[in-house]
Amino acid sequence: MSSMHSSHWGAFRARPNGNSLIIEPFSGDPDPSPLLSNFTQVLDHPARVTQPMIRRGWLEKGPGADSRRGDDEFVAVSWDHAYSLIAAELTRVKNSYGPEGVFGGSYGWSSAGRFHHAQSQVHRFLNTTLGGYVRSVNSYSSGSASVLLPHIVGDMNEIARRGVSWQEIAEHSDIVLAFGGLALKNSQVASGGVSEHTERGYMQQASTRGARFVSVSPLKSDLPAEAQGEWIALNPGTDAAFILGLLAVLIEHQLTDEAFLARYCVGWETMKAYILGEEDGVKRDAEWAAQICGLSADHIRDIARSLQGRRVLVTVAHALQRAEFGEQPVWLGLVLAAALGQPGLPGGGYTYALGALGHYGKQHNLVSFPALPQGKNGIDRFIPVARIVDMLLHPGEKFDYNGRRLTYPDIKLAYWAGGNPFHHHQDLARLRRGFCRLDTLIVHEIAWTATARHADIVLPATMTLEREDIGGAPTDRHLIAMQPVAAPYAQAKDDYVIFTELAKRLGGEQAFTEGRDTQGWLRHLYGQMQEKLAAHRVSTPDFDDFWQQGFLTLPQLNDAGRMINGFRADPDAKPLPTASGKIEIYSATIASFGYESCPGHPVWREPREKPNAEYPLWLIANQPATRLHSQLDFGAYSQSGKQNGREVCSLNPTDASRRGIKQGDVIELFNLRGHVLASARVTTDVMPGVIQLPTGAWYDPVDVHAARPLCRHGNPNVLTNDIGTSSLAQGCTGQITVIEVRKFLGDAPDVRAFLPPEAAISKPFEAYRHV
Ligand SMILES: Nc1nc2c(c(=O)[nH]1)N[C@H]1C(S)=C(S)[C@@H](COP(=O)(O)OP(=O)(O)OC[C@H]3O[C@@H](n4cnc5c(=O)[nH]c(N)nc54)[C@H](O)[C@@H]3O)O[C@H]1N2
Ligand SMILES: Nc1nc2c(c(=O)[nH]1)N[C@H]1C(S)=C(S)[C@@H](COP(=O)(O)OP(=O)(O)OC[C@H]3O[C@@H](n4cnc5c(=O)[nH]c(N)nc54)[C@H](O)[C@@H]3O)O[C@H]1N2
Ligand SMILES: [Mo]
Repeated sequence: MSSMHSSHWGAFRARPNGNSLIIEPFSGDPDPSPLLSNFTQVLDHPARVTQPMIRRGWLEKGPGADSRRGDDEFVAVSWDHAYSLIAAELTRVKNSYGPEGVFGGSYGWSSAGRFHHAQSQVHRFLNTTLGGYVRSVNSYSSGSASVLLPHIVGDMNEIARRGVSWQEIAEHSDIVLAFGGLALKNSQVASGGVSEHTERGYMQQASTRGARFVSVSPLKSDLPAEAQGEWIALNPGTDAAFILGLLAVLIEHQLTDEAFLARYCVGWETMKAYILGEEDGVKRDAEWAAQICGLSADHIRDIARSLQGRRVLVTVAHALQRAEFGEQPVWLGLVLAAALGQPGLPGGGYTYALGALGHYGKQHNLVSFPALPQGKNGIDRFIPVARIVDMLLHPGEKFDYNGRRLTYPDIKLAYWAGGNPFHHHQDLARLRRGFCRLDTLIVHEIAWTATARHADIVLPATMTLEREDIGGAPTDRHLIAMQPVAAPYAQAKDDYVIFTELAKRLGGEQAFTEGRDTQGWLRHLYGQMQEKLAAHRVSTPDFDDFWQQGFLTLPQLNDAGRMINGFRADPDAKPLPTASGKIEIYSATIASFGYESCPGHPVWREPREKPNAEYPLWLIANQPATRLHSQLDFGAYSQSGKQNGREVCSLNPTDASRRGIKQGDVIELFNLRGHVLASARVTTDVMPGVIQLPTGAWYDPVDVHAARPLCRHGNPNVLTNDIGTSSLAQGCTGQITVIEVRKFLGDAPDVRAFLPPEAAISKPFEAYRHV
């Protein structure tokens, strides 16, 4: 018997085969993701957490700052013992500091099921039992774009999900100018699941029709073969200068659509003055741009001229804004599309992060599946998500954010479920210093990630395959019944069950559960969706039929509701949801904040860190092709991408030979923040001066206490810089950083990332699993 199930990278059927699983992709998926094979051998992997564990130092000394975090023994305890310790600690912190002492942001992707979405579970738990928590806003994905875009054109998600669609591109676009490319490795993923992978097909269709895909990126692999496109290799972090150069050429040759700019935009004259050097005496022309971005001035001119008179779509990947001053290329991409007069034309204009996720450029469902209600947070204190370590190290300090001056709260306890800060955050040695200042860190995990290893209390969570749930996304027409594939591993429990038990001890059980168990919630949420559909006169099978069938096909909206392309075709031209109702090339609101790092119109700003004599290479730390973030890094597909267990890092033959590095060598990437070992792949797919190491290899330091730690496994966040994008958005800047690399001489230490901590090995337990 096989079970229907879903993941962020696709729907599938699974059935047991001895100790492993046989995974068959959902029959309706035209291009299933290879990431599915990460599920085959993970259920009883030694990296799984088997039972509740308490860090010895915390157990013996009680809550408090402790530099032994990440380097201490764990003591196995019973569930009852763990529950009572946590309930007592939450009560202590609440009574002494209130919800302001608890950080419950719990950023992370967790699994695709909408009910067991761990982050929603934590939030609901903290709201209903403690009265709230300090939260985080925005994401590591689009930290800067999601703050900038509402000022200049509209909501980030609306632009990405309801902007120009893939179907329009296949039918109408002449040129798709993709900053950061359109890598299929990325669009195989979408939160809540993606049952049909269609990007490859659409790109093929468009290019067969004659559309030209142009990928501006340091990596050739950011555009799939199907797009039959061109690769423009640009120095990382210099897209803003490149676009200013393109605009200068358009201005010089009078190729700008002045009528469009006058009617639908504000601020073009100010922008022009900046480009022409009237603002500060610096002329930003093709020659100027060429020196910064590494292309010739003639090449820039040719590219600019080739755009005029064509149906051009400009898209800017999330990656570009995950860097210091990351707001600027996002803004300038929009200005370029506007200067060409393209927004609002079918298959033309501007869209954000097309292809970065499987949600983007897709059709929307008529109604969406309801989320687990999170309850009311009684306090209003937050940080931009990537400022967590600034918060932990500098309580009481003030910081800028989107026109406000805020203060970092003094956090005593952090609660994490469904995320991996030692995957997602930058400068991991600094992150560790931040976590060491807490009184208590509680983590629910399926496996011994570095985050779990740094916790005081680790609770074993079931993984998605071990429980029932419903998978769905607003842009996926299939709602998936996620049927359990295996029984919970060892003593693992669902996050929901854990929180229910804790709520009982804190006197909030009824508020947390509303009297429902998991089945009760699934039926309740499904019923709510049925009601929403019934209001549109759409009838749906009852829950049991849906469950047996395994999936449900939902009605979708047509293109009429799409954002941006409506605003020009519609004679009543609905103004955009910006302050002026127009595209804001100049934003009076942003100008009024007075930020040097993000003024009223887009600019080129030199980043503080750029290649220099000591650290001459740009490191690209992008999304991994073989897994989602750090999830199931011990899975078969992720492991198949490694070399002798180490992550593979790509560099150009010029940079390799200069350092005597050969294919397959163990190399050491380093900078001021630390050292990382990886296995070298020498390839012309990476431009000279650039080295690429994907994110997601589990942090595996030789010595956690080192000021500049050495990771044996290949986690690039040892090296990345922990600063905000600008005073406007304070987004994550982990995508690019500067480093040097050398051949690692001597015996390279073995990777230990997937071995459980000592105590967990030394204390045998009755592992049980019924498949
Ligand atoms: N340098 C650099 N850093 C980056 C990026 C980059 O480009 N460069 N990208 C950033 C981006 S865009 C993102 S979104 C973040 C992603 O960062 P995260 O979302 O934190 O990464 P994941 O690996 O998905 O973490 C999910 C964790 O939840 C656990 N988990 C899975 N299911 C369950 C469950 O049911 N219950 C519980 N309790 N746990 C579960 C998994 O084992 C895993 O450890 O990383 C960011 N970090
Ligand atoms: N397989 C897989 N897919 C994923 C994810 C995953 O973990 N695994 N994560 C998902 C998530 S949460 C998100 S938010 C998205 C992220 O979407 P993105 O952030 O867009 O994805 P990345 O792969 O980090 O970056 C895309 C490409 O941008 C290029 N790039 C980097 N810096 C620059 C630059 O300065 N200029 C230019 N022109 N190009 C640059 C890099 O070559 C990189 O390959 O991906 C999603 N898709
Ligand atoms: Mo993301």
